[in-house]
This record gives sequence, C-alpha cells and structure tokens, in this order.
Amino acid sequence: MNKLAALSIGIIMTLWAGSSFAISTTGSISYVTTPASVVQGAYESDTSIRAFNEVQNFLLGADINVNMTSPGTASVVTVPSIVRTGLTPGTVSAGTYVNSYFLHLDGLTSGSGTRLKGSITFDQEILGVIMLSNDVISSSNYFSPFTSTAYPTVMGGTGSLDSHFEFFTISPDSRTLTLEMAVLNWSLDQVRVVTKASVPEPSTLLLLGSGITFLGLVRRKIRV
Ligand SMILES: [Ca+2]
Ligand SMILES: [Ca+2]
Repeated sequence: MNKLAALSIGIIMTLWAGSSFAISTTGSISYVTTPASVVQGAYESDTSIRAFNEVQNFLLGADINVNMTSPGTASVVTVPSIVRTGLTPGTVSAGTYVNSYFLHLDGLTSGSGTRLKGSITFDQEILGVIMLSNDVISSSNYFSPFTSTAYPTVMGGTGSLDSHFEFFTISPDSRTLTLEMAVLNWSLDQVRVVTKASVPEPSTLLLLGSGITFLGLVRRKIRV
C-alpha cells in the first residue's frame, strides 16, 4: 500500500472513530467521559444521570442477555411485588460488532430519593437495553476486562423499573432511548445500551475504495 493510500485510510479511520461520539442527550441525562468507577458512592449526583461510552466497534465474544430489543415502552404495573410490562427480552449474539454505553444514577438524597428523566440519541440503532439488576451485573462482568471502569458486583434493590413512574421508551427508529429512573441514597440504577457498531456507511466505503484507486492511478502516472 502506498503512503497516500495509507494516509487517506488513516484520515477516514479518524473520522469514523470520531463519528461514534455523535450522540445527543436531553433532560437530566448528560454524556460524560468514561469514569474510573460506578460502584455505590463513587460517582453520585442528584441532578444528572451520567451516560458514557464503554466500548466501540467491539466484537462480542459471548451472547449478551438484554431486556428490551424493540421500539415501545416498558413500565411497572404493580409494586412492591413488581410486575412489569413492555419488556422485549432477547440476546445480542456472539460475533456481533457493537458499541456499548452505560447510564448511571447514584443519588445522594435520603428519604424521598432522587428521580430524574431524559433521553439519549445514538448514532446507531439500539440492539438491546439492559436495565434489570441481574442482567446488568452479568453484562458488567462480561465487559469489565475491556473497559477502564470498576463496576459493582451487586446492586442495591431491584435496579431500574422498580417503581410506578419508572419507564423506558425506545423510539420507532431505534435510535433514541427515553427513560425515567429513581433511586434512594443507598440504591443504584444502572443501564447498559448495546447499539450496532459505528461501521462506515456503504457510501463511505465506496468513497474510500474509489479514493484509493484514484491515488493509485495518480502514483502510477507520476512514475510514468
Ligand atoms: Ca429505580
Ligand atoms: Ca448513593
């Protein structure tokens, strides 16, 4: 491969990597740099649900159980004996390239607790949302060796979707997750969102291919 082609691939790879952070948030969700720890008490806030990137263009080496895979709304029908509606459980299979994001709410306030709401829009389709405690913990165990974040190995309470007003909505285009979560000062709500990987669009690949061909032709002409 000649230097020009290598350079153009480098530029495109850089643009590609950058594009994976083209996500936006509303309400009380804020997108932050990946924190060192999300164990209880390590990263608390009463005003914001922190969202951050875990892995990009990551090849899953194991099946991941997810609780919601399709557009629609999941909510709570009854408490304290919790009955939920709207979950669409499934699996994101080993061999799939994914991006993974984490949403974290660890409140400070005792008594009535902390209740926050917002939405997050991804640059790729959501393949699965994990919000039930056991599945969050097991997927944290899976991702842990590949990230720089320390995760809890147990979660206080039942996690997300454990009170009447908590809900999760996946938009019809599967790009936006809207949610409401509530915690007491000793409990955590944590959510993992697995999206398709930020692979280049076919048009970008075509552009890349034709760019390399063009550079090859230019090189050949210069040599002649
Ligand atoms: Ca909760
Ligand atoms: Ca806390």
